[in-house]
Amino acid sequence: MREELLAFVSKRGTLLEPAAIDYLLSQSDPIGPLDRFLTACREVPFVVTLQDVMRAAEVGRSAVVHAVPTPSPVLSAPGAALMTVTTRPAAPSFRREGESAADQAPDIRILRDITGRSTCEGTLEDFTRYFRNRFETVSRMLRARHEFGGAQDISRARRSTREVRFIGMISDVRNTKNGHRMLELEDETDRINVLVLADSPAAAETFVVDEVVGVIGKVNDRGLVIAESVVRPDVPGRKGFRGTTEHVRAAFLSDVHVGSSTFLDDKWAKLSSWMSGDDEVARSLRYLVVSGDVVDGIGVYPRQDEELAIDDIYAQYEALAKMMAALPDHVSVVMIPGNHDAVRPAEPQPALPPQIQKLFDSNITFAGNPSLVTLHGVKVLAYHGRSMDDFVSTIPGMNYHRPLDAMREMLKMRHLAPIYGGKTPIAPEAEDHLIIEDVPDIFATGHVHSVGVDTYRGVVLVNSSTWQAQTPYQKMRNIEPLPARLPIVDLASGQAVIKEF
Ligand code: D5M
Ligand code: FE
Ligand code: ZN
Repeated sequence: MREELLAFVSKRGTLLEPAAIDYLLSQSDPIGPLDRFLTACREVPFVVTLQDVMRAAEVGRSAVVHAVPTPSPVLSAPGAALMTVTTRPAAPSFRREGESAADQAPDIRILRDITGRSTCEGTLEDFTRYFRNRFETVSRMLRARHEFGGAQDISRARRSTREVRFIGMISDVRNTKNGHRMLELEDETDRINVLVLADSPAAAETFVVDEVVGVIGKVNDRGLVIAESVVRPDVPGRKGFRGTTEHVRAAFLSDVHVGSSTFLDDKWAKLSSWMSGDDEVARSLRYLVVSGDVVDGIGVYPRQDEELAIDDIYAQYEALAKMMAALPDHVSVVMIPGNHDAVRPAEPQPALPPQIQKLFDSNITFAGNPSLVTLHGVKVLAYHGRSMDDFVSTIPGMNYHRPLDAMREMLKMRHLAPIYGGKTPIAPEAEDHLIIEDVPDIFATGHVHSVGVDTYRGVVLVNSSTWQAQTPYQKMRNIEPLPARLPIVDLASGQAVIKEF
């Protein structure tokens, strides 16, 4: 759709502000409102802004997340890399509505988390069991959809001469020399090749290995399925946000990287004093979700010691514990680890160990990566986001500045880290904890050192920023971080803002 939108804009001889592109792509009909706006203009503007398109469509007021144009828009030529909105200042109503967090008792429950329940040893049997569990759990979700209630086994589908419907795990994806795509799918009974023709609607999607999908198609005389559609489990579309009655707020941060010589202590000092101050939004913060990479760690990458200001892992957590202790009492913290933290790197990662937890005060709840928790009854899925490295390197068009695109794909696939054998190490637990079984109200990630908020089918998406400046490694890889931005979500309405420090 993005290509269509950019082609349309280019044909009409104008440019679109990145925030306007993001906004239009989140609409069911991205081109309609733009077409109406341009038709109504006496002269085609040089750049169409977010405000233009929102005014034209008379929308935005009912959206769960209010989009606010960036103060100094970065222009992007059609086809250029796009940037997400990086700041959404709180509107006066958001300020006014906030409850005083100090008057609300915290209510945090951990619904799902690997901590203390890991059983795997990494044997071959463990892997077989892990992938069987993944296949069965996701295929159950697909079978709940009316199209796949009566899905066949692949071995039966192979022998059919009629329309077939089956579910399989993708074991191979390749492009054919004629520009079509060939998928190989397997279930417990057999494997089958599925051809997705370049001009079919399914060709717009990019499929990845190890995801579980449903196929509707016809088998040709050579035993090849010509796909009519390839269906993902996805999340059911929801209207509105099932929130709390009081306007309590949760803030999201990650990638603090305490101990790194590029940790931004001045920005953190600003955040900390704002949180403890009189600002209405600050006083409405009841929860703080910290999504991993809380310290920089030791030996995470070659020659990391040259970039450390604190070279002892305990001293790093002690410094963080002091920073957390300085936050006001009315903010209760949930903390999960990331790939820089002192737990096993394979996901799902357990919570930080007791000898580290004891450095912190009682205001912190430690949980694994990922974890499903409720805050005041609102379901929050927190995941550090390492698998985004695999999304970026596998799916054309994905990039580190658009983490929300990868998060949408995860929800469509109902899996946080579908690609096995890439950069994300996965532990073969008896149950696949990386499946998104319960649909959350809020889905939070970090890791890419960018920032963004949006909604997808009623789920509020939050990617939290970092408190670390660009590292030499990121500079080498052309990764421009967007540090010191704090997404804040109202747990009553799902409305999200991003405060910059
Ligand atoms: O990751 C910080 C940023 O660097 C994030 O955008 C991912 C990127 N990164 C980190 N490690 C890798 C590898 N191995 N390949 C590609 N990109 C990577 P952090 O987890 O804070 O180090
Ligand atoms: Fe990080
Ligand atoms: Zn990370």
